[in-house]
Amino acid sequence: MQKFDSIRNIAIIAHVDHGKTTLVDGMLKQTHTFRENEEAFSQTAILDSNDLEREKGITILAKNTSVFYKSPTTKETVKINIIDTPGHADFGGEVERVLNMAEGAILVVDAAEGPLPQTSFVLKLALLYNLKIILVINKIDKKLARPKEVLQETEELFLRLAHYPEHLDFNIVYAVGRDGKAFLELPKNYDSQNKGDLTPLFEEIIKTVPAPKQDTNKPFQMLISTLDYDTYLGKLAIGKIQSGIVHIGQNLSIVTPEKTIDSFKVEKLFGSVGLKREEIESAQAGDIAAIAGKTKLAINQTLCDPQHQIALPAIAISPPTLKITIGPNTSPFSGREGKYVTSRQIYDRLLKEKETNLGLLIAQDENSSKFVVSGRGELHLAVLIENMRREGYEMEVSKPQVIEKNIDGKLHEPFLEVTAEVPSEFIGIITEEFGKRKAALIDMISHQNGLTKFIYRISERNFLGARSILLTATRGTVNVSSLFIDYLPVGEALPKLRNGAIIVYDSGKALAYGLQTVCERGILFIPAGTEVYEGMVVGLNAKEEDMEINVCKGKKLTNMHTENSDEAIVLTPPLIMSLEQSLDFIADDELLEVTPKNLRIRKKFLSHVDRVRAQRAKK
Ligand SMILES: Nc1nc2c(ncn2[C@@H]2O[C@H](COP(=O)(O)OP(=O)(O)OP(=O)(O)O)[C@@H](O)[C@H]2O)c(=O)[nH]1
Ligand SMILES: [Mg+2]
Repeated sequence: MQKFDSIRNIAIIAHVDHGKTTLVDGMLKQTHTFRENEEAFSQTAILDSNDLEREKGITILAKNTSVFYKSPTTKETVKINIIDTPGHADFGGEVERVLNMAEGAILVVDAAEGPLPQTSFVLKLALLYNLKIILVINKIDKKLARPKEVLQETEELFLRLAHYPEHLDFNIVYAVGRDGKAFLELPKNYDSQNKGDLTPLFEEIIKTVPAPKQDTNKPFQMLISTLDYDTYLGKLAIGKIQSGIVHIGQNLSIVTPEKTIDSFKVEKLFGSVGLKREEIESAQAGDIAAIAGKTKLAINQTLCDPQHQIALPAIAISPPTLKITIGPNTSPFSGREGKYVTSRQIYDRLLKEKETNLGLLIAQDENSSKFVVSGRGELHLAVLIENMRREGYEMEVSKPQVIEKNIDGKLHEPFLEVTAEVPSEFIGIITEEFGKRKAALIDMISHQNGLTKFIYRISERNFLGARSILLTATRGTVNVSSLFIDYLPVGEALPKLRNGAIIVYDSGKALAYGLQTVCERGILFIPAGTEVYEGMVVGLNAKEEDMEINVCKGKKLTNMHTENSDEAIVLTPPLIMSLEQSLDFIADDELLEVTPKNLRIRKKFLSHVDRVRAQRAKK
């Protein structure tokens, strides 16, 4: 590893999509962290390295990397440890998990969108940790950019959130992260030919963010903030070294505030550069390092000198607000498509997830072989389920439900502040949808760029499913985001918003002849030829009540030529729902069957008789 004169630890924080990971690309490229012939050099959002991150175009896990920056002014080489964080509210636990490693934060704000709910969530956290903040007004190249207005809005946010006068003392950099350029003064008319690079931002970092305290004489101490896995070495514990020095072969103890867990010998040590891990001999206070040597390692444990066993305080993570149950698949197709299907296998996988995904809670359901999994939001839970199905798990999942709390003898539920920004032609759609969902309007602001921003307070329960409806209704133009504000007394519930399901009555292969009826009565979910079972949901009824139909029957009279005549029928193309849409869709008496190959919506009770019985029992 390259030699360096000093260290800076900096987190990149923002609302979702404001350009954090792209800005890190620019920092990696300008410091020649990759050779020009390396694949990563030509990529974008280089740190978004796992499959789901690439597919969804968002960061899910916070990640560490580092660059070596040689300052033209001080001539020093500075190792800058960069912590990229996700901006989606559902992954807020990731931001909470890693901020303790930084002394400074780059708060990125989109020059068109301005500060949004997650901007205030992450800024609040950064100020709580007393991080030195650099404000980057990013994407000033956008047609709808309104940097001056956005700066003013962000200053107001700082005023609202600051605890000390020093919190208001932050410097401002304007940037086009995608072009790898930053400016101390707002360029008059930016175009991509403008000369520049990220030097102004790097200089701000080394000038304003304090170097970490380097108390190398004290005994070694490090809080584990991240766990990683290596095929040969097993678990790697990653964190910022609080004090002292660590080197290969050293003995360390694993402690928590309650007890000493174990001790072990450091087998290997790593620093991370770009996407790679580089072996190092030793690392010292202030730096971020990965330590290998033991399988019992877990986040929130302290690694320390065996002679000075003092645990560092654990990271505080906000509690989840949404829960689902996950259990083994009980449909007639159970075991056909998955590699891991038993309750035990699902439980083990969930426990493994919990090791790194701190925002999750896992509990065994007392009355069944299922598990209650609680998370920050629908996407947080959907990402876990999607990862599991890709690994070969088969399971069934219930409708997401908000987690209620009893406070002073009164039932409370989570409330959100939701921001929705739209072009003026869709204002009516926003007010109608939020009105229907019993939301309270807090503010409505029209911006210079023609967009209108609505801010509502709404219970999380009433907001479930609204996002995809709004996106469809505004032809994808709405920008919706939410922020958990507090638990408040349970509010007015919604009337049922969804119509009834169209349920299969027979089992076998669905034929176009039968599915025609589904198209006539509502919206079809499956193509002809799909294997179905009794109790499976294959469509949405246009009416409020559920409806059962036979879909496997061919036309009677031409029995001999059923297959051929069936092919001649042209059906309306089915609506194929994604995992998140399916979770939004299902009702209390339905389940989502998830396998590596298929998503099937089904009734909890598959047979007609059982459903009637369940209905009667409810009354
Ligand atoms: N016009 C413009 N677009 C940009 C700029 N920087 C990034 N983008 C685009 O903005 C989108 C989001 O960029 P990301 O870097 O993934 O944003 P992020 O903040 O890391 O997003 P999350 O990690 O999911 O919160 C991508 O489509 C980028 O190409 C910029 O300077 N100008
Ligand atoms: Mg990102």
